[in-house]
Amino acid sequence: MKGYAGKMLRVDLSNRRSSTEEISEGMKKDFLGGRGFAVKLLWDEVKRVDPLSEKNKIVFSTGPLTGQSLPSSGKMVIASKSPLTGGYGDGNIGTRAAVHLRKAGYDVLIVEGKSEQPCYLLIENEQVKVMDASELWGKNTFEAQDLLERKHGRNSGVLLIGPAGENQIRFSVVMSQKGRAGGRPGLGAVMGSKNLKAVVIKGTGSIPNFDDEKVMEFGKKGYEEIKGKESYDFWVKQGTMQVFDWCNENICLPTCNFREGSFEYSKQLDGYVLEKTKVDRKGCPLCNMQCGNIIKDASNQPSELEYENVGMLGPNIGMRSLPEVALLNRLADEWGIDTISLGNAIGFLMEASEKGLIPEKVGWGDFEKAQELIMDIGKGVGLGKLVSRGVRNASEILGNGSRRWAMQVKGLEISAYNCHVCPGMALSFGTSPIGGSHKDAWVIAWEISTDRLSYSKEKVEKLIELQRIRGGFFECATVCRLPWVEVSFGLHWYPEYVEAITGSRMSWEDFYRIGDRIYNLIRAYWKREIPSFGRSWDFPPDRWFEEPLSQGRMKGMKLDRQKYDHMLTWYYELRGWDQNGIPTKETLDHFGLREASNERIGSVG
Ligand code: PTT
Ligand code: SF4
Repeated sequence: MKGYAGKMLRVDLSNRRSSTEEISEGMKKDFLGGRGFAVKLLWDEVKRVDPLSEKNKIVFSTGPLTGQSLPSSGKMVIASKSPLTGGYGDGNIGTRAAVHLRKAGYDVLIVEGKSEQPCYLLIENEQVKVMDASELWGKNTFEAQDLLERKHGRNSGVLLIGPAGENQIRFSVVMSQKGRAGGRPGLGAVMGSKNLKAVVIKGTGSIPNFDDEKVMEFGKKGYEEIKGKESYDFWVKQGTMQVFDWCNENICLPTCNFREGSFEYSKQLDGYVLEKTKVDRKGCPLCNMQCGNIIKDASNQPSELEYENVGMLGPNIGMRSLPEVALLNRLADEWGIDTISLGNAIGFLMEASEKGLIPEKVGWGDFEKAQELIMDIGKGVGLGKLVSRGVRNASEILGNGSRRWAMQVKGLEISAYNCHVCPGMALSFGTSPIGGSHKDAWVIAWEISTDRLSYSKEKVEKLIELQRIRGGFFECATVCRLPWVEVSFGLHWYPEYVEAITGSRMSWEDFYRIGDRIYNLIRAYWKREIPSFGRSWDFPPDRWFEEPLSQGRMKGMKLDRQKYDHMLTWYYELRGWDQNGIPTKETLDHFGLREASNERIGSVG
């Protein structure tokens, strides 16, 4: 198949050797790219290892659409066995490094082993060097990005970690370009455990497509279509922050550790405040609807805001001022800490303090304390140490029923949607293949605009459809999904793009099948790595079932556990999984996952 560099670069940091391998036609056909390649590699090569040991591997993976002259294609999947959850973990980052990797002649970079000293990788086409990073170690991601750009050129692709990753904090992320972050389930810590501060990539080649003229023509038409969309202008003004007000109106804004769904001071934080105060806009390469909105934070430094950052570091911890939220966000970016888990961790500590479970005073909306906590988390000291392995772990240490309001699924903290009255979205969190993330199925908008209160089979079907498109196609292709999600860019374009690039005609049915294959392999991976894994892992936190909303127009409402359980049963049936949520042998065979089928570990009830 055309459209692939066709090669994977493997670097072993223990012996500083690199090698290349062909990516087989079967691999391309069955897994497409990005997440698909990553899952297959982790399944084959990372088996029952400690995620922070040198035996773990980290995969940087692109797809056939990555780096092409078509809408929002500067994306890359970063995947590994997660030190936060113990299962499969990945993230999707927009970065020049994605484009450079392909131009350097590789679809995938896999890094294994561990360097004795802090190092960084320099990849210039076929030249691969492990470089000394002693000068970079300890630097925040902004300083280190500047140093590396000064040394290797402003346009080089840089992926790097901050001090939190170096200190192996389990929700540290990989950063790029001072504002792009990826790998929520602790992939920064995986790099840190390998003494790998950064990866710098400079590629000068081109990607061999089936029909370059068509790619250019279709790409141009795609960019034009996006610009002409009715919602484009508003999107350009607010980006993902356009959802903030909507969440508050619909009682799903995370407030005080997901206790409530609306915030009294939301008007001080919303997209209109952002619109008025924004000083710049940036984003990922090859995108004409850039969504990184920058404002000056409380210390007059630039900070790039997305909805998740503001939701989690704003109402969820009781903050009332956007510049203050922006400062917390900037600190998280500098330290390389995931803002979603961070907002959960701080919210958890504030609630623990309120309930008298910790002696320290950590009040809701305490700006000074929140700054201190971020640094303590980045260093893994004091209260920061308590939450540095995530809120699930912290609740196990604290006890006293705190597991009920440790807002996570499978160990990954929940992103910024309160689900007291959103059963479909709760199921989306419950069944996300990496834990409490919205990325695979943002069913909430559809749910609220249709039959919000129902626990119907139709909702489960919709959820699976979204998982197939978002978690399957977009993660494997590998491009940004926001043109489709936010400005209704036509999905019909993607089979056209894939054909012009690869020469292979594939329908959405074919993409769904690839997505399903990947979902099954990820599920098998969780089961192989964590033998006790099963049905109980697919439930959101008890808070949403047991503690009703205490204010607002939906006061008194909460989720119904029995009905949720019923939806989960439908979900398993539709996916071909047994009642413990494990893919059956027939299902694994149906998708040609012979190794997983042979290894299949029985259900434990
Ligand atoms: C993503 C998660 C998100 S999802 C956000 S804001 W969002 C948070 N951003 C963080 C940040 O910033 N700094 C920080 N220190 N931590 C952060 N953690 C949070 O990480 C992101 C965009 C966004 S903005 C979204 S929804 C879409 N996600 C996509 C996806 O998952 N797949 C895909 N094919 N396309 C996507 N397009 C959009 O990309 P994770 P990015 Mg991200 C400052 O990585 O691990 O998936 O977590 O990559 O380049 O920053 O783009 O309202
Ligand atoms: Fe990146 Fe935003 Fe553009 Fe998507 S829409 S490619 S996240 S800048």
